[in-house]
Amino acid sequence: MTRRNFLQTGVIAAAALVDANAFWGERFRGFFEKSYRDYQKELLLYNRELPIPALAKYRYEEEYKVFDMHIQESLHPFFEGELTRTYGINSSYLGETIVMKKGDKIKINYSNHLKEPTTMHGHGMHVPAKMDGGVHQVIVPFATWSAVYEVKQEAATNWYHPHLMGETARQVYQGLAGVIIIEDEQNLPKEYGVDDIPLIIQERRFINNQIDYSPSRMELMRGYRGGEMVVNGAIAPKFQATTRFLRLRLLNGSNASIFKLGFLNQKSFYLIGGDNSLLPNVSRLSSILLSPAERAEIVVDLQGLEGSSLYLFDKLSGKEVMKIEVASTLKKNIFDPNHLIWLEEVPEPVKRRKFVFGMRRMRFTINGKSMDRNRIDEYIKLNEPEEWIVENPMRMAHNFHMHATHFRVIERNGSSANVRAWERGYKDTVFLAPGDRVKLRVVMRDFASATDPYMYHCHFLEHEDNGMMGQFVVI
Ligand SMILES: [Cu+2]
Repeated sequence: MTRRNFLQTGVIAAAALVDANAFWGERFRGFFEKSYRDYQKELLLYNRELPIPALAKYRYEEEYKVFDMHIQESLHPFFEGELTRTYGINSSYLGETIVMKKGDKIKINYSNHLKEPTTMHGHGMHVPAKMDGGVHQVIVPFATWSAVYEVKQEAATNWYHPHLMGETARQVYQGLAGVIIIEDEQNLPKEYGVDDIPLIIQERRFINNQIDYSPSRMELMRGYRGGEMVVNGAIAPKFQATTRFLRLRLLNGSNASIFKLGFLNQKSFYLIGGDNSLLPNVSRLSSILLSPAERAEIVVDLQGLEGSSLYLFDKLSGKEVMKIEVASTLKKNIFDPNHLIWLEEVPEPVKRRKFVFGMRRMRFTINGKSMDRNRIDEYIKLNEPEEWIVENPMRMAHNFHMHATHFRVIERNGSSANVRAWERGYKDTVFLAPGDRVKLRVVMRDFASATDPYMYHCHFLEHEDNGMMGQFVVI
């Protein structure tokens, strides 16, 4: 049996496990998990250490921290003894982690060593439109584009990825994405790679050990999903936990996959952060739903699990994501869940806007229009609080992502009680299941330009590439 067949059978076994659990209930859970574990041994999974993206080096030019990021073609070892053609940023797949903190002055030089144009967008970054890396800041081959800004936002886990009109999905799928950490000053685990770990979780399809991005017409509509679960560029890796508290920065880096992440034994964890900020109230959860581009920061308390293993899995597909091997003795580290952040008051809106998803002549639309880079769809006044209603009347899931700043989710389907725990901080991407309607509050701050637009769009990348995007300027 090939490894691929093993994996597919594994998926079926995992699906059976989930069904069986639902049917037999808690009493038999242990039994099914044990037999599944034995099965996993056969699959030879978890024989690879979790890759931790290296921290991007910087130097100072006057008061600016300068990062040099090379966007390049590469070869990456997804499979033992095989090399896969990929794209990466200072890396063979994905990118190095860029760390900054509030008040820093930053210059990121993105140089394009690909044979095609690209862009590099700071997702979640509150920066001037010219520094956004959206569809207008194209980097042609052999050129360098610099994002220069001061960090004027709270601690968060953001990321960077291409945003080239019509090509974003393929370029991200090939490996272009990396994490941006805006550091916090709270009593939280923060030793990068030891107790503070970014997890870029992606589904990737392979044919003959090569990345297979070949969406059919139907898949362009639905979004390109399926294949192996890849974490930081490794299929089913394992991580050796050595501290009592483990902070995981979860990023759904997939093109169109929705994940409901949790641990196989229903172990609960502390939710400490959403997309754009830590959360004012820490909650205990056993699963979390992340659509493409959404982030969540969690802390897992490993006390009592010394010498055993935890399995992170996606409860929607039944597929396992990674294994955490807990050391037999754990080092003490700090986790204080109280008062992580005070969020800004949500001001009363003085203007309302509505964004409705749709489809027209086989292209996706927002408010009946497909993306036109020469058209400004919305003009928004600086410092004027607004209420945005986003509606998904379609029979497929989408999400809504806004550049420039964060928003707050006020209501989901008519009630604030439906706003999920991980949606209660500053956010930039919000999930909309078929029929969903969300109410957001947003204020544009700091940066205005009548000529340089920001984007809003669905972050299912095939939808974005196929028109589900619009532009606004802040005036
Ligand atoms: Cu969509």
